Amino acid sequence: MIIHEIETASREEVEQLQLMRLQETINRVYKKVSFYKKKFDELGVNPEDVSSIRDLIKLPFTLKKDLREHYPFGFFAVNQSEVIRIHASSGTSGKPTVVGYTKKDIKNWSELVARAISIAGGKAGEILHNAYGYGLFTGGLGLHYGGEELGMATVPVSGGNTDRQITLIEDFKPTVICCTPSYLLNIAERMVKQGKDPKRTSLKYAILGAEPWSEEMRRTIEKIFDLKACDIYGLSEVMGPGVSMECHEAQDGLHVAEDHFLVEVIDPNSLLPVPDGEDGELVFTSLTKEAFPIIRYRSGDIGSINRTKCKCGRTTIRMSRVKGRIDDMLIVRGVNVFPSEIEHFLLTIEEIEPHYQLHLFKKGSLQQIELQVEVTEEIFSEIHGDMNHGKINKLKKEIQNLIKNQCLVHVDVNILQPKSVPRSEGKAVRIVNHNESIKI
Ligand code: DLL
Repeated sequence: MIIHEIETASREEVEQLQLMRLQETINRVYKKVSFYKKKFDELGVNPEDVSSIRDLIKLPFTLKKDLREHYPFGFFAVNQSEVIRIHASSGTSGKPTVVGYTKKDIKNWSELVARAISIAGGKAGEILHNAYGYGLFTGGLGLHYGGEELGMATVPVSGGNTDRQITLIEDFKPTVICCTPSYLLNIAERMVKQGKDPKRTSLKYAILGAEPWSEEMRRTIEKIFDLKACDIYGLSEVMGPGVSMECHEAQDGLHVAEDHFLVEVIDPNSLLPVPDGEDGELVFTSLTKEAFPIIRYRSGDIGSINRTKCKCGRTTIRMSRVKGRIDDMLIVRGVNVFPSEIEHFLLTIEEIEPHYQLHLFKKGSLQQIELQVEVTEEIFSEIHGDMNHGKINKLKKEIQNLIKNQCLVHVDVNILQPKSVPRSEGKAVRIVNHNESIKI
């Protein structure tokens, strides 16, 4: 196991490095990005006022809205001629957020992702099957450069064309696969349809992220493929994949690349820090980025942090799994729940497939959630395709009670025949909102 020095450094060493880099970053943004100059001046903060990383809280937040308002290049802190790569986040509404990288940024990012792949079990000399989408999305190229930097033969297959994915996995014999968890399930399903056993592939590790997924989903995937699946987190505004990565040894939280990013957890209402271990909104500050440095970016993602030493020996701060985005939190009669929490319990039920969607409706003034999930082929043939069968009604009740007891929300359960829920090739659509006013 190769552990990068910084991952086992003492808190003092880490913070010393972070402070030096934070000071450089804020000096640069103050001079080069008019948004930050204005914000710092409004708050009466000078770059010299930051003499400890605890002074971070004096600095302004950055919101997605701020990035949109400065579309496309208003946040760039270098001359256009120094930018060698541009990515953009797939905004569902309006303009995307655009991010840029200098040559040095790409080098840092590649090293960071190389570290992430190695934390997840990848090794130089082996083959990496990269099924994250290539393009403006940071997943494909991010993992690609990281794989090459680590010395892995990186297969740039991108997302989609699932039959070809299976052929390449069989022929090239990769040890590591990267894609979204929902797409890996899709690949497994296609393999089974082709009469192949996913357990028999050469894959030993999966690097899965870019969307929320639950612990039970991990168990399901690990069982189907007989491999170890680790969570990778990142966001284009902060860098892309590799901001944090779960280790294959402990699989117990994601190690934050603290030499490149500062992480905070805040209460999204009061904007004050929340204690370690408590859920809140994750906020990131970049420490080394040249083209697109970012200060206290409110990610909208909900999670917590933990400062204890990991079993793997690393001393970095660890993030919990991200439960979901604040925007995707369902609020039903005063109870808050994320789709990933529902997923966690749903997947403990054997008779269903791990493919589901939550449909939101409003009946009168009441918010209603309909959980659509598929029954397995086995059950479907047992009931001879009769979706009104007593067994289906019993299953509906069982799911409804489980979700009620564990997540404290009432969901209407709609059990569908196999292959009814749309399959994902990238980020899965878990929520379908039939009434915008329900969405928070
Ligand atoms: O999804 C970067 C990425 C690529 C991460 C490949 C991991 C692997 P964006 O498209 O900008 O970037 O979307 C970022 O996706 O704010 C989270 O809401 C969500 N997300 C990313 N990773 C995870 C994860 C990439 N491991 C947004 N768990 C983030 C839960 C995740 N959500």
